[in-house]
Amino acid sequence: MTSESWATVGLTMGEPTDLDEAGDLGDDLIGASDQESGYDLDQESHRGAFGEFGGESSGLIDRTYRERIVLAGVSLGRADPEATDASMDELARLVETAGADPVARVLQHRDSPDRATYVGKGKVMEIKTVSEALDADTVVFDNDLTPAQQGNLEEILKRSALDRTAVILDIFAQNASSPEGRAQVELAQLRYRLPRLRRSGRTFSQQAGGIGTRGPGETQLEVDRRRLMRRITRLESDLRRIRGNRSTQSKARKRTSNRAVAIVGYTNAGKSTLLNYLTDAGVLVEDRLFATLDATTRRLQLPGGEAVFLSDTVGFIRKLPHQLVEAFKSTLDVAVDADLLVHVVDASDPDPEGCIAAVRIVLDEIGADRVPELFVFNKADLAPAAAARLVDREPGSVAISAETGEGMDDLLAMVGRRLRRQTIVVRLLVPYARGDVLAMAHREGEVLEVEEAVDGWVVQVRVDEGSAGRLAEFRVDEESRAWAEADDRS
Ligand SMILES: Nc1nc2c(ncn2[C@@H]2O[C@H](COP(=O)(O)OP(=O)(O)OP(=O)(O)O)[C@@H](O)[C@H]2O)c(=O)[nH]1
Ligand SMILES: [Mg+2]
Repeated sequence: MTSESWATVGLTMGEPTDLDEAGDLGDDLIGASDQESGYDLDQESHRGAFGEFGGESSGLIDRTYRERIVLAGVSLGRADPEATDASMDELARLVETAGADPVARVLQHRDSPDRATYVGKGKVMEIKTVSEALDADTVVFDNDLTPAQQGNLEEILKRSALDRTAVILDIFAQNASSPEGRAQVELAQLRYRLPRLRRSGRTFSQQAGGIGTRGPGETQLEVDRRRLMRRITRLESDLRRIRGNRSTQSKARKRTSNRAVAIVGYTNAGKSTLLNYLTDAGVLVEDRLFATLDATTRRLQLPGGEAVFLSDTVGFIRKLPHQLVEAFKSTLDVAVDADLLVHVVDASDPDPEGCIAAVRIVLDEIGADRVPELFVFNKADLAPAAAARLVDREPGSVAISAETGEGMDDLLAMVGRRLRRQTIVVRLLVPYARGDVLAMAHREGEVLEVEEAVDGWVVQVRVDEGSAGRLAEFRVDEESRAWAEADDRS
């Protein structure tokens, strides 16, 4: 494999990287094309976030019509009403992305959630009246519902009650295209469903189609649960196999000694547009949430001449379901393993700081919080003033437009500088008696080359400044000689 061809680390099962196809997969949900992909997924696979599970039918999400959705939100305690509004706007966007139409919003302020129904009883009745008047199919809550709350709400509302997590899972299911992506999303869906199985089988749940469709019935409960568990085990083992392949590839990358840069950020910030601009990666770009679910990697030549590997990653969002973060942990390893994160922020967003905070929460959760971060304020063509303000506030950041190319030279120069500041390649002459020094080079740095010379090993190693200092007495590279000469003269 050439260094370029191992791109798209999400696709490791011998499939060609066909990212353009991802856009046509609106109805092609989990498990739908297991056969074509050559990926051995269990035939029991059910599909879609809210489709039937465990039944004999394929359980496709019915998108033959657009469901009508009532949105329900609660601002808790002293929550900022503006933040609640922004969250509801985003929920509306999520519902549209999932393929349904928001038709009304009901809001409530409460000190704490009602244990049984999340919103208060009076509010539930109001939601019911609104839903009936507008002939809504489903009510979507902006906050996470417990399985019990969800069940109680459906009982009263006589229609499906979903939460934000379920909608996000549904969008992920629609957008997943690689075998790994599909398996990860399905796993997340099953883990979401397992505790909710108990609630299936009420009369209204038999209504056909739509993102609110429920399971096939109480009598099926035990069968369903067993199938679900079996499927989870199966998916976990499939994923382990896929990941085994990938770790071989990642070792191959490490041998090339190129440094890794991961593009991270809020969904729709312009991460894929940036990767495409810089590398002609041809990744799908859409004005749609969660267009990208797989990590795509391309080689990029920096102006200084060095090459780096640049990866696009899945976008984050406020209240990103824990199941998804958990399921996508391995895809997100590109961020954890990176030498530098390019954190893309949409400067035209009404609340860029909120987006940054949401991204930080996920980075923390996956353990990428210790990777150095370079802020990039994108869409400067749309919001030049906001971008300038953000750059002022965040030293060492840069404003760009991934659409027009503005600011790209600065960005590349900054990436190069940041990477160089972190590490240098030094050349050592280590006497054969000093195996401990050779071991230290291996431990603290990335050994690129070892040659045996007359008076010892000649070692090329990439280290940070601290290690370079500790190895100083063995250094024989140009730079160290220049320093030594300068020292002698002084
Ligand atoms: N005006 C303008 N639009 C941009 C810019 N960068 C990206 N976009 C648009 O923003 C939308 C989202 O871009 P993507 O590159 O798909 O964003 P992403 O961060 O990869 O999003 P997800 O993969 O969905 O998380 C698309 O409609 C892009 O055309 C920019 O600099 N200026
Ligand atoms: Mg993308």
